[in-house]
Amino acid sequence: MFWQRWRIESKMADVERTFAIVKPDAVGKGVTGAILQRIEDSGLRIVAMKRLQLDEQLARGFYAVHKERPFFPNLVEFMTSGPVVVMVLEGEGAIGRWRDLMGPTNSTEAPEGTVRGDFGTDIEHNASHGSDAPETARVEIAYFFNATEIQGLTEALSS
Ligand code: RTP
Ligand code: MG
Repeated sequence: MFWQRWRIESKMADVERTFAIVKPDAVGKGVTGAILQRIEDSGLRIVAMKRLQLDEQLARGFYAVHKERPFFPNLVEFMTSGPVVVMVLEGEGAIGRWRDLMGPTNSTEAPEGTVRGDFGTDIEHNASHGSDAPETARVEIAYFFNATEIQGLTEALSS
C-alpha cells in the first residue's frame, strides 16, 4: 500500500541499528526481562534476539579489538561463564540511545537508573554490551545474525 510504504520509508531515513548483549552476570541474576523492558520502554525496537552460550573462540573473536589488553583473558572467561542474550536494536539514534541506557563501562561509576548501575558489579562484570559506532554495529550484528533472523523496518518494507 502506497501510504504504508511512504510512512515506513520516511521513518527509515534516521533509523539506526545497534548490537546488544545481556552479559552472563545479568542473565544469571535473572534480570534479562528487566533489561528488555527498559529497552522497549525507551522506544527502541528489538528486531532480532537469541539466547546462547559463547565458547572461547566466539568470545575471543567478538572482542578481538581488545586482544592485547591486560583484561582480555578475564573478559573471555567472563563472557563464556554462562549464557548470554544477543539482540539487534533498531530506532533513531539507536547506538547512542542504548549506550545511554547502559551507562558507563564501570558499574561502580554508572548512575542509578542505568543498566550497568543497577545490574552490574564492577568494570569487568557490567551486565551489558552495546556497539560503539555504525561500522562496529554492522560487524557485530553480522557476527551473530543471518539476514533472515532480523525483522525490522527494512524487512517490513520489502515484504
Ligand atoms: P562493551 O564493549 O562490552 O559494550 O563495553 P564498553 O564499550 O563500555 O567498554 P570496552 O572498553 O569496549 O571494554 C569491553 C569490555 O571489557 C571489560 N573491561 N574490563 N578490567 C578492565 O579494565 C576492563 N575494561 C573493560 C568490560 O566487560 C567491558 O564492557
Ligand atoms: Mg566496547
